[in-house]
Amino acid sequence: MSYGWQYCVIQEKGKRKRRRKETNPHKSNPSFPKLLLSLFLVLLLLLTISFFTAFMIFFQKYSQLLKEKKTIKELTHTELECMKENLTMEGSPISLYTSLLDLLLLHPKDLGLLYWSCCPKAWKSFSSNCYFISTTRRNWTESERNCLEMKAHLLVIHTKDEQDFIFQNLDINSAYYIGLSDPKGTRDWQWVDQTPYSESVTFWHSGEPNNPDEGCVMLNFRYISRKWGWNDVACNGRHKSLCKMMKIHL
Ligand SMILES: *[C@@H]1O[C@H](CO)[C@@H](O)[C@H](O)[C@H]1NC(C)=O
Ligand SMILES: *[C@@H]1O[C@H](CO)[C@@H](O)[C@H](O)[C@H]1NC(C)=O
Ligand SMILES: [Ca+2]
Repeated sequence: MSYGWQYCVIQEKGKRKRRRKETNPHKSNPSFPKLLLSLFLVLLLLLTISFFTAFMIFFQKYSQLLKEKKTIKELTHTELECMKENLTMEGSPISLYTSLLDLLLLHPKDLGLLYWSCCPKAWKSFSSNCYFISTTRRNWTESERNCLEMKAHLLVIHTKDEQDFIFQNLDINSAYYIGLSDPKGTRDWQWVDQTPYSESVTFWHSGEPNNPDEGCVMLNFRYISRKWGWNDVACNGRHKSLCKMMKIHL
């Protein structure tokens, strides 16, 4: 008798358990709303991707301008000399946005893409950069520090045209530090702004560089060759120097 009664109770418990097992997944897994949610998330993701792509294109075009606008706030240069310039846009490979880019390229004026390009007063303007001739004589480290204080670097030369422009503004009886040095003394030349050193864009005087103890580079004029050129010199010598910075865009 008692055996049969116990059996009934166990069956009842089992039923209850089974019922719970069946109802629980139904409550936490409403499959239709979940599908909707997934679709919504996929849509949201696609939208995010397209917005991101569009944003990236604009960001690439304007990041430089934004960066320069940021630096101007920190600048101590109070007087600027400016020129009106066109914002040049390079084509983007993303076809979706080419029509938008065409608009930007063909009608920049309509979109306000003319901008002012400026150099601080007393700086020289060439291409997209500004140049300052510092006539105070300092050693190389102090010369670079002086340029940094003006949000610039010692001169980094990228082309012969740039170098020729610089020479026109210098005094042939002076020497000027530039942003090239050999900090390890291993003839491993380094530009202060991390530009890779390229043998094809060097303007050493003949016979230079001539001494591993001379770790810094200056520009000077040699009467014998009647030419401006580079010479490696000891870094503690005090010379005039040349600073270079990107033009400021307004
Ligand atoms: C800007 O570029 C357009 C087309 O290239 C030209 O017509 C216009 O004169 C330029 N404006 C300035 C201020 O350089
Ligand atoms: C450069 O000059 C500064 C200040 O005159 C001095 O403290 C520093 O030691 C000098 N550095 C070199 C490498 O001569
Ligand atoms: Ca030398």
